[in-house]
Amino acid sequence: MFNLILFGPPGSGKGTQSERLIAKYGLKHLSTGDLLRNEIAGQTPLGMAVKNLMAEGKLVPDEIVIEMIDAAIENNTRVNGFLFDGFPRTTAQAEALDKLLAQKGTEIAIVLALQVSQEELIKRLLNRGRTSDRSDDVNEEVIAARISEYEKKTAAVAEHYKKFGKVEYIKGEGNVDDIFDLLCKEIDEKKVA
Ligand code: B4P
Repeated sequence: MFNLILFGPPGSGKGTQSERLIAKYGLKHLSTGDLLRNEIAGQTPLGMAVKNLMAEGKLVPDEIVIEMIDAAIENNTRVNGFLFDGFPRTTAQAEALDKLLAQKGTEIAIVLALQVSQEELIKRLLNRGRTSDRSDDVNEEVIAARISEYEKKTAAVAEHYKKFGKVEYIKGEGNVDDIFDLLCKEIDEKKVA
């Protein structure tokens, strides 16, 4: 199995690049943001429990996300590998993921970290807010809260995987195709190694 984490702040292009990467490498896409939004759309108890937190730009509790990812991994036994998008977002989530994968006899091969300036992140998210139904993209205060959650809790995830030499930084600004090529180059180098 080849498992990768696409990492970066909100609006850095994780969702955008994930779509392309799963098509090229045949990986199973696991986006915790998408899974949570599906729960909200389905008005499930889990969805109702996280709705307000997400609307405020706060992270949802680790236990909820870890349980959701555990179930998703269990439900996808015959895959080439997973592309984790928006997960892990805390060190506790990273440690839980490492354990879950170890139980399956596999591990994270690479963490691709997209780097984008804060000014560009805000511009992109507000722009998406104008054209999508993502309520967390409409309000600049909520966007600032998401970026602050990233800095306080999520940036540490890169430090966790750096200890194992697994992090590669990619400039996430510019043309979407060019960024995709840079990501593929890192993956291909890792796959050959
Ligand atoms: P997510 O769904 O993960 O959303 P996101 O990080 O805010 O952004 P996304 O990755 O989708 O956007 P992208 O950069 O692709 O999280 C939403 C919320 O869910 C969180 O705030 C949290 O509450 C909760 N949550 C999710 N996972 C969690 C977890 N593990 N633990 C706790 N809580 C969790 O794209 C943004 C925009 O940029 C798009 O419009 C795109 O078109 C544009 N774009 C992309 N690349 C571009 C480029 N190169 N140039 C110009 N524009 C570009």
